[in-house]
Amino acid sequence: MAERPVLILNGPNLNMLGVRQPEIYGRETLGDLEALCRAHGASLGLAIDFRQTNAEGELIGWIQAARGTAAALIVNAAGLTHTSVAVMDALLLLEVPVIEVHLSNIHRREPFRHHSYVASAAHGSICGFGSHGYRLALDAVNELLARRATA
Ligand code: CA2
Repeated sequence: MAERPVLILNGPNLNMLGVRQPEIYGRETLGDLEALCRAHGASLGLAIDFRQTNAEGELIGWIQAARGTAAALIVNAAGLTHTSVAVMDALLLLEVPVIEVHLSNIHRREPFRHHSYVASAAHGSICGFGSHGYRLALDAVNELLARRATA
């Protein structure tokens, strides 16, 4: 296992997964997503720190604290993706790999979801693959960390 965990942060309302709008977000709960990430992380030798918050300030605090404590960051900022310059500014302070993930394909949805502040601060973005997107994000982190180790 890597010494530092991969921090996986989830923003507002993602605690409601599996409760409403399954046609958009699927039937899995946030707990199911966490279990998927822990299982896939273990198969890659990555420790996982998985969190969700409904508060922008708390999300920013966690991003700031990732400096020097996390090996990489995977973030689904939910609605804050499309509104928060402050979340983007916090992400820009990080030196570790940052991967943006969304369950839905934000580019096939309402125009206001097409712009992501998070994308401008991320190494890459994954959207539209449901919970599998978190697995893909962990694969991307694994690849980026391996490249850094040999650079
Ligand atoms: O597709 C994603 O992962 C999103 O980040 C989800 C956000 C949305 O604002 C983004 O545009 C795309 C919404 C999260 C709210 O999740 C809910 C889940 C179940 C029921 C209601 C909301």
